[in-house]
Amino acid sequence: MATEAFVDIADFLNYKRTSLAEAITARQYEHYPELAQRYGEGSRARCAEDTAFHLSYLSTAIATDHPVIFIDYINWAKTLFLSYQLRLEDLANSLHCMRDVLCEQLPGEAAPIITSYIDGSLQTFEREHEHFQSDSFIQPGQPHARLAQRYLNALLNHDRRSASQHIAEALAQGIGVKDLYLHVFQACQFEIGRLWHLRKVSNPQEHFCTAVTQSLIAQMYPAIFAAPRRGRTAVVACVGGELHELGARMVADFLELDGWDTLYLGANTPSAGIAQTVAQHNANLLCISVTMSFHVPLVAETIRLVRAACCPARADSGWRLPVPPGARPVAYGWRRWICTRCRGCGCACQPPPGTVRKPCSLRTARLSLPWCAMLAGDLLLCCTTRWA
Ligand code: B12
Repeated sequence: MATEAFVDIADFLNYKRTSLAEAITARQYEHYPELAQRYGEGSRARCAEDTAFHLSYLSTAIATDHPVIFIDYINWAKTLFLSYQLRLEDLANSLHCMRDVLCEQLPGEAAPIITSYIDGSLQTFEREHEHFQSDSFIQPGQPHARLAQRYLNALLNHDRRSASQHIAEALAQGIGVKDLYLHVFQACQFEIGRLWHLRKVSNPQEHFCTAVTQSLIAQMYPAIFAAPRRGRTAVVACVGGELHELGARMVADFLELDGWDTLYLGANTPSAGIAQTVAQHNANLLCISVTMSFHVPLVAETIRLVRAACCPARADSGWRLPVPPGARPVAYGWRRWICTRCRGCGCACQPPPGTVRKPCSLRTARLSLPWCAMLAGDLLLCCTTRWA
């Protein structure tokens, strides 16, 4: 768990992100004047934008005391740099400038922390393509791989009609909704993300693919809402500026298939609104979805507000987002499930022992809903972050 000092540094980096990014960029262009010539004058503004993005990840890594968040992000940025035919040396130089400027601008005791986080990420430059997913997410032998590949090809050809036909035929053959979600839609979304990262798929193409999949998911609704009801309510939402909503939507639909009544709030939901909805509907379950790791600190804020709305006596317990032992972005994904008892008020300031789950892959656990149902009477708070 991060100490107060770490949290203070992280807050500073977050709130001063824009001005720090400008100072770091100015330092970089001063030390390496050839950059303006190599990438053009307009590159300075883009560089400052990128640096602000780096700082968001550095801040989250420090806030949660997980250096690997920043290391994995830098690995991800390296692949992006290579895709854009930029020089990795320039990325490394920008990290050197970042370390120097931050050590100057932050109080003395912050310097060793900043240095260790940034140096840790610089070491990855000695290990080329670490963490890079070179293989397709659709592999022969995986369930419904041929269908997934045909569906992906149709999407990449902008052929919405064929994509839709493949899914209609699969449903007619008796392939279940859950299988389609996980083995076709999810696999294709991950693959599209991988291709986007390599610049083999453009932004509009990625938008098109996601839009087609969302429209097909909407067509499954008669089947999804047909399940017998359990009389339990779940709220599902993405926090803060989180725009990746398909995963949350799948979670809500899986719950519906299991008989839950769901309030799916979608992308970009303010924490206060989530808390209000949970309290108003007396929800049994809250599922929070986070993809961009810099939104993880907002989960802690959301939990605080939910506690204030549902359990005012314990609202100000100072409880912070716990980081389960061993939770770290492993390879291309990490999951964090957080549960806390908040009803009827066994509510402890710390989550009760054993309620913080080990990171668990929902893809392999297949959204183990009986497990959720076992927590009757509890308010379950979950969050998941996926990188790929
Ligand atoms: C589509 C997409 C978008 C769309 C999202 C549209 C939408 N309506 O959802 C748009 C265009 C908006 C977008 C924007 C961005 N994206 Co994007 N995006 C993707 C992409 C290709 C697919 C996401 C998806 O649909 N996945 C499929 C779902 C089903 O998977 P999932 O979310 O993991 O959910 C499953 C589980 O995790 C779990 N789960 C999810 N939530 C929860 C919650 C609980 C409680 C539980 C128990 C389980 C659970 O259940 C689901 C089913 O198994 C991913 C690639 C990828 N690997 O995911 C990149 C990706 C996530 N994006 C990425 C990036 C960089 C961005 C942008 C910064 C790009 C930019 N420069 O603008 C922005 C950031 C936006 C923001 N602020 O959120 C990167 C992130 C890399 C990183 N290091 O952080 C990725 C990985 C692409 C890549 N390979 O580089 N993106």
